[in-house]
Amino acid sequence: DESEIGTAGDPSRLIVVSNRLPVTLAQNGNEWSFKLSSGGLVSALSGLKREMSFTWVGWPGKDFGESDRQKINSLLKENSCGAVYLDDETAELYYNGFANSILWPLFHYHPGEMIFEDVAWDAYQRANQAFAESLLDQVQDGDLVWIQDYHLMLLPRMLRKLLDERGLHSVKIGWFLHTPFPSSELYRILPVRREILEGVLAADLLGFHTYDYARHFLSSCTRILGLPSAPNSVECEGRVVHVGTFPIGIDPEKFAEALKTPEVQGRLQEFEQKFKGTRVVVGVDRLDYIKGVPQKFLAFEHFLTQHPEHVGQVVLVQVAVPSRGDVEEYKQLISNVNELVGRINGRFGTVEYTPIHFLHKSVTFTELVSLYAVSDVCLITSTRDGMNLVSYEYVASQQQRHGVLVLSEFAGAAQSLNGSLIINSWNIEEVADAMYQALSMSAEQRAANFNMLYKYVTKYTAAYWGVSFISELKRVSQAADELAQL
Ligand code: GDG
Repeated sequence: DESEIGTAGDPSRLIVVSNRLPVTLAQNGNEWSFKLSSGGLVSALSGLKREMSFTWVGWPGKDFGESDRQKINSLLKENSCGAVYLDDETAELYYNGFANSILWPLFHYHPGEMIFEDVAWDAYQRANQAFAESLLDQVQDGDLVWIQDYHLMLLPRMLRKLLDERGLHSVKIGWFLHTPFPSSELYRILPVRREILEGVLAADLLGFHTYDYARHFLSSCTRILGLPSAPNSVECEGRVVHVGTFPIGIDPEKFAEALKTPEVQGRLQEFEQKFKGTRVVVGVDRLDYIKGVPQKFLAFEHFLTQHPEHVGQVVLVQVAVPSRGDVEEYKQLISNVNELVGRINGRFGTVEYTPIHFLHKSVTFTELVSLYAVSDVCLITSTRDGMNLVSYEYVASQQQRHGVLVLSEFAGAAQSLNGSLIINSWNIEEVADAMYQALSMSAEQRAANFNMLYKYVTKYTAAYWGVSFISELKRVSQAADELAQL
């Protein structure tokens, strides 16, 4: 029974490992307080928490001094978390230097933005090693360790080595990638392409959002390492490493519950009043070059040019959460986006009408849900995006209005979300046409699309994703154990 994992009936414990612990630690006087922070992975795993318990291990966000560590550790332990401490320089070089300046652009088809530096690569190795050593103190034989994302691609191998030295042979390791895995033709650019592949291949199960990402990974293993692969596995050093597709989802209940609260209802009414007689298109993105925010604004400009009858009648509300502002490419993106907003608002705006409401900040969850609910269209123009949870969240908030989802074919979500208008986000005219189509769609068609989307989003939830991955990890490991005993 899948729902039994991690419960009393099941002896195996689950340890989830991610770069960043999803917590904010604050100090008031002598006391430390603990707050869960938000983000894609947090949303996904909080859904999983409804199904199974686990310990979450990661970097707590800064290098707390020795004297505070003991207090922090026990506070974290009470909340089922464990910390991996990195010195500030290693953390910066590993996270911003390697993960976000090399792997992130490469995996999202932006090799031009990739700056390879040896110091960053050294830090990446040091940080992954620190994770492995810290996990060794926390892992028991028989545990399941589930490593998350591109920050920790060397960890499976480093951890396996330490576990083997200690004779802990029955720890099962899974790894999941939240971003796309690029075509092998692009991946092979990476100077340390072998080390990164060999790093993850020490896991028992590797998971990707879509079939295409898994296929690209397998071709990279074949072409770069010369390993034999099948559609769902690859052989490495005499072991079979399983490869699977596990599309992530959200916790739809969280949105349904929020929509019933007086706070959201109140805010929703205020928005309805404010936007009376105006149609609302919403966008919610971290301000990242993969999200295609400039393309979105250019398409909106084109839409207003082609359909002057909509000028004054349609607004685009764009929440752009500041992200990685200390990386150079992101600074350029901000100034590009600021210029576009200024130009378009200057061109189409009047004293009464501002076409683009641009919020370069994060908003509260109440505000976010109200904004989703009040909008007629949600516009997602990512140029590459592992999955894109905003598309799911919009659907989960649209039971009343049956708004239209316009979704880039370059987001993993486009593989699953039947009932959305799929667009090539690089084709400004096509995106503008889709906006027009979305705003003109009949209520019947919107309802039919919504029903399809809503069924999917409420069935394939974050909890479903987590439980499927962990069940598969157990299944492939048991099969391997049985084979080894023959
Ligand atoms: C990575 C992959 C993949 C955003 N603004 C606010 C806010 N958010 C929340 C959203 C959503 C999350 O952040 C963003 O998730 P996405 O999936 O859209 O994008 P990434 O952050 O790039 O996540 C992505 C994901 O990992 C999971 O595998 O889908 O492809 O890139 O939950 O609601 N939340 C609040 N205020 C905001 O202003 N409260």
